[in-house]
Amino acid sequence: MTAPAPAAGSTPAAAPISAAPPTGPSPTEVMGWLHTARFLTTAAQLHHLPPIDVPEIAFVGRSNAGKSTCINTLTQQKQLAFASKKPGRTQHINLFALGRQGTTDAVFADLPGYGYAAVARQDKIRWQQVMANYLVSRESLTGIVLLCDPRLGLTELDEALLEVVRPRVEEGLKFLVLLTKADKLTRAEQSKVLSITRLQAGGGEVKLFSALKRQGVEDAGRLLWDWSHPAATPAEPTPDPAQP
Ligand SMILES: Nc1nc2c(ncn2[C@@H]2O[C@H](COP(=O)(O)OP(=O)(O)OP(=O)(O)O)[C@@H](O)[C@H]2O)c(=O)[nH]1
Ligand SMILES: [Mg+2]
Repeated sequence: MTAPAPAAGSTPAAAPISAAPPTGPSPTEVMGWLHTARFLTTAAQLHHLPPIDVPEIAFVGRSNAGKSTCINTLTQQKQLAFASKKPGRTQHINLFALGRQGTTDAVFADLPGYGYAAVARQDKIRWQQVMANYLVSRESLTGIVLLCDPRLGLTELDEALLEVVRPRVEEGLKFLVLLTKADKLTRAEQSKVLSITRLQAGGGEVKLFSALKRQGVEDAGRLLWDWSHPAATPAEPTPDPAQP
């Protein structure tokens, strides 16, 4: 239904309710909130992780995809998470707490990457089990950011992870595929890989990100803020059942 146009010369009609300006924090407030991140704890085993009663968001993906760098970029801290040129750097689940003035309203989890060839087979299998258990059973897990180097695209291991989390995603677990290192691609390549990955991710959310060029930082940060503060996020307008 379209609103009637105001008569010529009259004062413009009030904006229809559906066009209300978005509420929530400004980009500066979102970035300020991300900057509150601090190290909470580290664990090699799932049962060593403390129970968390706020939304937990996990950063997962192949080794070297840029998970730790992404956390450092979002939180505007150089060395919060340990990033390195050498794949396989993150070997524990590292938790970071976020929230203003001594409060914690969300936790980010930096997970070790998978798919690093030089890791012994036994260790790979052990880690795949820890990760699958984490993704399936971690109660506080509210959202997953799957980081992917767009030059590789979603690999078999990423697809396997998508399969593991599918039941939880169907129950409302939030999911974002972040195509990292976007600075390595031309504009045309970026839009091509974005469409392909959107198809592969079955319509799930996919965004481009570059730590180097700071591309997509505010956009991803806003989404993580929304996931962490569902009560403060305006709900999607529910369709009017009376309308066809
Ligand atoms: N050009 C470019 N390089 C990046 C970007 N993000 C990460 N890198 C580089 O990619 C390499 C791996 O980054 P990490 O953040 O350590 O990757 P990770 O996914 O945490 O790796 P693991 O801990 O081994 O699983 C480093 O050399 C980073 O500098 C980016 O946006 N652009
Ligand atoms: Mg890492």
